[in-house]
Amino acid sequence: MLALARGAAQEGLKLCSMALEEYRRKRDARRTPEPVPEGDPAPGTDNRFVIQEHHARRLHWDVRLERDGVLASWAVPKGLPPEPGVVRLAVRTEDHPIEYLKFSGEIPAGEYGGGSMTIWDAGTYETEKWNRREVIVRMAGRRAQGRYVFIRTEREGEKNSWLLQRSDPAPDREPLPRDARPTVATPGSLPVGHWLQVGFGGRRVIVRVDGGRARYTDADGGEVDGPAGLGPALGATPVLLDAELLPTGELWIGDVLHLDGRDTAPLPFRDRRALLEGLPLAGPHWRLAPVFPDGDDAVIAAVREQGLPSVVAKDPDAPYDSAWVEVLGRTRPPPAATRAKLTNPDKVLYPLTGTTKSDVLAHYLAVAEVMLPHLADRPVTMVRWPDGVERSSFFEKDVSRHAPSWIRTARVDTPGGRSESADFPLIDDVDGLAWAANLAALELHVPQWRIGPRGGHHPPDLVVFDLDPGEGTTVVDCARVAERIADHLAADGLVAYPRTSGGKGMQLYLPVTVTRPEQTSEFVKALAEEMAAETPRQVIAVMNKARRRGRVFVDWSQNNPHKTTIASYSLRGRARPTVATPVTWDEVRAARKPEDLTFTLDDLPARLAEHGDLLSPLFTDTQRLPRRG
Ligand SMILES: [Mn+2]
Repeated sequence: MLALARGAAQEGLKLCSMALEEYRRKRDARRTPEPVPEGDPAPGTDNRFVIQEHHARRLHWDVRLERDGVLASWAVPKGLPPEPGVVRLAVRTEDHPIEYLKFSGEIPAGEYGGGSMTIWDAGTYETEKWNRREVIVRMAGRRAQGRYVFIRTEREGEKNSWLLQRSDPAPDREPLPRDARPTVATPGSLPVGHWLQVGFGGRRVIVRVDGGRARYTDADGGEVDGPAGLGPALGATPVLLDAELLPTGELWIGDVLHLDGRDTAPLPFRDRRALLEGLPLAGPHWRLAPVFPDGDDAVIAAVREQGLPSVVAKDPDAPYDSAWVEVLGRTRPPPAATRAKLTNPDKVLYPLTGTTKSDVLAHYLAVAEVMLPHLADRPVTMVRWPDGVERSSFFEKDVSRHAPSWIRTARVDTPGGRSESADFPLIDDVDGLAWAANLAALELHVPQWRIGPRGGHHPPDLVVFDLDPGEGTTVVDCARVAERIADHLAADGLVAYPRTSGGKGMQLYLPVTVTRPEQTSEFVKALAEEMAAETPRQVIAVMNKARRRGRVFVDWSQNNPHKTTIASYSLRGRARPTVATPVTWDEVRAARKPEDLTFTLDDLPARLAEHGDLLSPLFTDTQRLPRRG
């Protein structure tokens, strides 16, 4: 009797090791972090399961049930069906070793199953039926709970293809609606007590995310293309979103109609907004539309100033299907599709944050409206990182060899350069920004003067105080010096506007008119020397590395017409995608640690929605420089 049982067990074991053979054959234990056990599997309790979310070439969920000492596995492209009536494809894959119950990790690209794998759920299950054609189990996990039926399809040539259904009612779950239409806002005046949501003038769409796939439909129910990454980002959470889709492919999400088995449309807007804010909805091409709970005319004025087309007023206590009011409706021609082609969009340019070239493009498109006026008519020096910020970079001024014909260029003298002059690019539209992004020109630098209508050089129209923290000091020390500069300038009736450099320091800008080009350098140099004389332990006005330690260098030489400074809203080629970001004087005064004055590309949309372009006075507030020193 005992011998017979042992024989049967050995037979079982032999089958199992054959099954793991395929598992081992597909993997190289030296290259994958996955468990690749050497020995034969031992029979276990046959009641454990794991479901892994696998971001491989295509997102899928791997359902693995412990059976005869191994994990019988199915790859389910859309995950477990949430409720009865939903039938999902499940592809039987090779048996996995028991050790895989606990596996999560990054399988290197190029290896079998390359991509990240996380444990979506794990727990125990009971077997109700298990044969070659049908498997019925009751799962008792945290997320996977219920009776699931796997049925093998009989179709010829598809021996691994199974169908997966949930057979018991899912408690308290409502199915994701098949079709929904966006609530339309009607023009009107601002109602009292409403919340204001910024509108971007895009096409209204409903986004249906189910099983990690996003489907976009317009107001008529017609299918449209939207960003593909949103589905995988939301994973297994079924959701119905209301959003605006811009011609650039950017998606601004404004409302939620259904979330994870729950109809959210009847909830008041304040609750729907709170649910939205709890979802992972900040991606390279999608973000939450900014909302101002205490919206008033000032918000509307700020939105108008930024050139954004509309504001939608929503009653915070009303359901989704209620009267929305479009407060201002100024139409703006949609930006033309960009002429610049994006090559290698998935190339990672910032390895630390995983920021790709298409993320860089998305940043430049998002800031285009506020950035382009700061670039207009200024010859651009690009700094390019073709292989990302951890590899080498190079400066590029002359683009005559490769710039497309629609990029305007300007010939500018380059004393001390390889040649006497160079054809610098002028970036005056979205296409130009997209072209630069495609060259991995993360940094765009500009001088303090503009090119004239016939290629002549105007005298400087900006004064820059470039505050460079010496060793042992930070941007916080620069902020303190900036406040003092502001006090000195105020004594002369002048106002300067602050900005972070996106690197270690910061700058102050003053819009001016001058008659001689040297005037701006002279002015800043005189003030820097005055401050260095007042507080020699804090401020230095000469370019001397050794003496800079512990002090802030006021680099007046940046006003030299041959010098450039980083353009406002430009990224920096540093470990993180930091941005040269205009700030308020309140932020400068409140800064106590470097992070207070550090912003990355993720921070910009919300800042722009709140402040617009804080440096827009540079175009209107021109001041006359008094004589100093
Ligand atoms: Mn897989």
